[in-house]
Amino acid sequence: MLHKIMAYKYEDDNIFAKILRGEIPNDTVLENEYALAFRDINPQRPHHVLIIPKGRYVSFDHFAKEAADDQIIGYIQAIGAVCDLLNVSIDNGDGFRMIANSGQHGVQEVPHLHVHILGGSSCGKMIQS
Ligand code: DGP
Repeated sequence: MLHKIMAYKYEDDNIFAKILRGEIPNDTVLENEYALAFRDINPQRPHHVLIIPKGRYVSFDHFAKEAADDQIIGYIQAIGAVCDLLNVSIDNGDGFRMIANSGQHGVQEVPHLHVHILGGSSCGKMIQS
């Protein structure tokens, strides 16, 4: 039986790595030890923020499997804090959509884990048929 050996391969020349290194400017919404959140260059809703971990992770599955507990907690807490900053949390706002495009079928353009937080108007149905 053939076993496919796959490893997550992180490339340091991706655009979000350059943003993290300060080589490209960004419109920061929040930054902490574990994460950076900044506005998407091509916003699809009134609020469109990308949240990236500071570690070298390609995708959410990579992060979930290989990140340390404190990195995972810090990143998820940053996502919650961004929702509060944007006033899209469902306890005091109108909600949001969180998207983590991953790999080829997920149509991920930038190979550094990022979640999109979209809000400020309805995001419509979940996915195109
Ligand atoms: P995805 O398809 O999930 O990989 O989306 C990548 C997003 O990144 C896309 O919505 C556009 C955004 N983006 C690409 N380059 C830049 C950049 O240089 N700055 C910012 N702020 N966003 C970018």
